[in-house]
Amino acid sequence: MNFKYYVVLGFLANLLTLANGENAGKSGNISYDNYQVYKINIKNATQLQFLNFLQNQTRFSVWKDYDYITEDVHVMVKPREIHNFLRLLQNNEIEQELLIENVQDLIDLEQSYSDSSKFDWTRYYELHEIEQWLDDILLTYPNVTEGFIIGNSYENRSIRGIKIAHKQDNPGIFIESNIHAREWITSATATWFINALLTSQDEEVRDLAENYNWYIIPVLNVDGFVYTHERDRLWRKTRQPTLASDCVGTDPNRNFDSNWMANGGASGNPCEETYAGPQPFSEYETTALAEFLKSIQDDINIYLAFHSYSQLLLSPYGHTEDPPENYADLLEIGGAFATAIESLPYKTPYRYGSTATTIYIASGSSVDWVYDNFDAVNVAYTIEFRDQGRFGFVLPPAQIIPNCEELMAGMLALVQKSHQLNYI
Ligand code: 0X9
Ligand code: ZN
Repeated sequence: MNFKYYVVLGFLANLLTLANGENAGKSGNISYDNYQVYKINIKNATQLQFLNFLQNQTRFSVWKDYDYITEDVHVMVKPREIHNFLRLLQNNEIEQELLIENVQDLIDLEQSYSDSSKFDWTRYYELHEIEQWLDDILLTYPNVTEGFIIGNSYENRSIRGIKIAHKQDNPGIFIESNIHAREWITSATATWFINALLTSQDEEVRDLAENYNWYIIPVLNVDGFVYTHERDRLWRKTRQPTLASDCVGTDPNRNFDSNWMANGGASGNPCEETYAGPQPFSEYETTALAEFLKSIQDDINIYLAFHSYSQLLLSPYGHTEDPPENYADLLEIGGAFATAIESLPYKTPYRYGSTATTIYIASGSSVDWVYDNFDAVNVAYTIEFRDQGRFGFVLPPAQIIPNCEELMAGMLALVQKSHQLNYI
């Protein structure tokens, strides 16, 4: 790579600063007015090097990272840098497609709901509303539900969950949701799923509810989630300040003590979205989750982490392309999950495979930590919900219920196949 090329890139990339917080809207929220999201296609090694260069700048907001299969990256660009961004792409012969013309328009649309106090999955709810709903559920179904608190967040909020158990000795399934703050569809889906387990009359769903014990944490990253509602819709990390940097927060899904910081699957830079933290389990939220999981480890057999977006079911491992021990089974279960979802009228495609071979190297994730540390858990996946980038993290409320229906179809197949293969 020639030196001049880097200098030019450096200069242009400097023009692309994406310092959040400089333009707060009327409600005190950061405005993303005229911010655009582009899909760029990375075809060769030179373009990949260019991409690495851009990512190291921490001036872009990468919504979806490069993966070997689609070779696409989704990048959010602030208005005054769009021109330079496009020129930069042109100079590097990188193809692009505009995915989102104005991010703020989508955020406004997402917030424009008629004020109904009913919790009915027609909109996204704030943390206090979700907790109120959870309290109502616990009061309504006292015989089969139990609330639990795994610990407190950095800002001292309780991190709450619900256990649904009809029989003492059922196999256990654990769902962790909204570890990434901006992935709102995850907690919307987790609450819908809790409701379905308790209220559905469908025979298959009753079977799922009554023959398995469920532990579900709808919002794990509570501080980040509140921050996405009050200040920055696109916040991902925790809210604990970092030492030696003004940048706040750690990526909790890079903070688990499982090949922490290995193989370039996380960042050591506190200003990046995948900052792994100063050491494993530096975050209140990850420590709380790990300690709670240790206390119930013999009771859980399947572990699922809800994320968005991209429509994927990802098994271990994230830190290496080497397959996990039971990879053939994990692929078979993944196939059942994807087929079930694609068979619905929405025909939404899902891909499946190991994290490292399907998307990118990601080390220190909760799923890998659970899979490696608990003998009873041999089925563990990250689920990346809708969509594929048309709306990205700002998935319109009208898509909440379709996404939930897909999750239920996938979940039924996943549990059934895991049962057939003797995991539960
Ligand atoms: O990068 C992540 O943490 C997840 N994708 S997201 O866009 N929601 O941030 C993928 C996590 C993959 N899981 C494992 N590393 N096992
Ligand atoms: Zn995520």
